[in-house]
Amino acid sequence: MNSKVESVLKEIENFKATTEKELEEFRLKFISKKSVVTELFSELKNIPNDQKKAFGQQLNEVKQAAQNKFKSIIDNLNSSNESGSQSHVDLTLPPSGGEIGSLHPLTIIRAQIIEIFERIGFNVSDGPEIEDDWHNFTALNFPENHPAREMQDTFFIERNPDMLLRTHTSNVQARLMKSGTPPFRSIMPGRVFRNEAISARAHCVFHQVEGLYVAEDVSFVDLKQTIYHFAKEMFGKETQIRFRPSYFPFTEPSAEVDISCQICKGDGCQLCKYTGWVEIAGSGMVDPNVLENCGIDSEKYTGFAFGMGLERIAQLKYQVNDLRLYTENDVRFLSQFKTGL
Ligand code: 2NL
Repeated sequence: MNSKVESVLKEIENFKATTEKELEEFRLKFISKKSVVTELFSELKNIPNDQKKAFGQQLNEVKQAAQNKFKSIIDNLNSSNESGSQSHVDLTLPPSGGEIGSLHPLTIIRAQIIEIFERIGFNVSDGPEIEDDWHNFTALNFPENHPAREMQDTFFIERNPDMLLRTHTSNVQARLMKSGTPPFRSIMPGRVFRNEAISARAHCVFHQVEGLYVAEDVSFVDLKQTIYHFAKEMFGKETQIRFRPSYFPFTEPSAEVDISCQICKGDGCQLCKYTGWVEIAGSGMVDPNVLENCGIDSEKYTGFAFGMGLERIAQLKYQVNDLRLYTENDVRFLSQFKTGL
């Protein structure tokens, strides 16, 4: 037998391949177009005519041997992967090359809001998402027949006594106030639920951050300055604010908070509907009834409260114009928020 052919045959026989990488090495060396076997075939033309037939047979042998070996390596690999016991994958090694994900935009916004308020002395409070009627409505001065208490607005879990999914995070304020004596200075981020059809502008699950400051001599001036500070920290130093009179059952007086439009800087655009202002929050002085309901002396203490939607703040910061994007888990949306905190 031709000595070159013989040595290639030996090499094939002795080749040890137990991993995918070695399999690929084998393929490149003995099977592919650039393999040593192909090289041998190209030598056929230099062989004298009377030896061509014998050499050709040897070449076919080598080719067959390479293919048989290749198949058997694959079979071995498959069976050891299946049985697992002979697997050459070391499951204790750390994963390699995984892509680092990103924080959800609402997580980023929530962390920023918490940071801004913590720096001016607010702490963070939490409470249950499944709540009784008293903490969600009655304590907060909602009259017996208020529309928010209707089935079509609130998700009830049980009736008489009523248990429901909280419609705002004010239930946490009620629990906080009941639990001790002022001063209270706290913000309440959390998930809230309303019985709404899902659309670009409404969702049945969304997020709020409410805030509460109850102490002696807290006035509307404190509310204004706190909100002003927040707006400038969140949206930039140039941001203007204005308060519009409004109504909430739990505050008196109440006001809606607008900031100067981020897009047109007040000149008028689609986002602000050509008013130059966009709404970011509701606010007001805590109604004395609410303080009394929660066991706080309304002659001695006053307070302000506010509430804002996280989705709304994120929309203004990131121009997210469809609420459904927040919950659809589309990586094309989520991967745009690589900002660190
Ligand atoms: C809005 C309006 C607001 C409050 C929430 C509050 C809570 C207690 C007492 C008084 Cl316990 N007030 N919360 C006050 C004013 C407005 O939210 O539009 N939120 C998205």
